[in-house]
Amino acid sequence: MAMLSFEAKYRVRGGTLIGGDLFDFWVGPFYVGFFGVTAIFFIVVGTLLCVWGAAIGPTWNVWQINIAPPDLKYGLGLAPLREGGLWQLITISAVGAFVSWALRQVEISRKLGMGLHIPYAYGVAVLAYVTLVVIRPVLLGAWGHGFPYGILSHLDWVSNVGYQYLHFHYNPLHMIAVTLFFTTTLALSMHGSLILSVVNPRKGEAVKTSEHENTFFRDLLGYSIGAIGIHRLGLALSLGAGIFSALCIVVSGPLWTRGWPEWWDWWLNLPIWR
Ligand code: UQ2
Repeated sequence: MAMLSFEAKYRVRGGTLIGGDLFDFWVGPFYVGFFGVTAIFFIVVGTLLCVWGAAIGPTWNVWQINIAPPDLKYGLGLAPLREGGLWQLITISAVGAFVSWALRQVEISRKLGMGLHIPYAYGVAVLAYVTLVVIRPVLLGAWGHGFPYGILSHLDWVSNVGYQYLHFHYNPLHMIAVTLFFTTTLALSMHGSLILSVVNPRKGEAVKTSEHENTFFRDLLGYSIGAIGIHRLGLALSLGAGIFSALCIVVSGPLWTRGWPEWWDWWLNLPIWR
């Protein structure tokens, strides 16, 4: 697959953000570029730091391995390696790798004369992670507010932080984020099933076209959003899910410190009830 005959046609020079022609080459199917080099560097360093963190920990059980952020007493300073310093270095490596990856996407998009939709979309996922381990901890004044790196430990963190605000599902931004996540799965299941249905006609019949796609949903709902429209909707819904997820957690603490159910007291306190 990697060496399809037409692929060479798209291996065009240029589009780099930094370094000119220096790293403008491919290794097998992979474009390298300056940010391919930095991505590999951060991925290798970050992974080795994770293995180191596991090695000095009490278990090799993959579910229980945990690399915790520093104690709150270290504030926004550097912590000793075994007391959260590893977590800090791993976080730097992760952000370095994610940003490198996004910029490599930008270089490839520019090279091909495409829009920057892919790096922007990926950037929203990175933003959600950065909100949890950088922006919110900085706003709260301690790296200890970041989440721990471990399969079960990060789940416990989510549960504990949720209960810290009594009942996180009363967070209005969380409500919007959840609604966008569910609507994303609805839109993708509608789109995926529609496409598979038109390319799988009865035996002996030709594959159906966009006329059938539009007609199905006009018959069913009185409306078809269109072939490009469904992709715009899908992108908007999923980016919205990521953005509102980041918003719902970044306001928890920096802006609202009490239980989220209490936030709704504004409704009971409206002057219209007096
Ligand atoms: C559509 C269309 C597609 C699609 C889908 C629809 C031909 C191939 C799934 C239908 C989508 C609609 C009506 C929007 C639904 C709205 C929400 C918020 C889920 O019309 O065009 O292209 O894949």
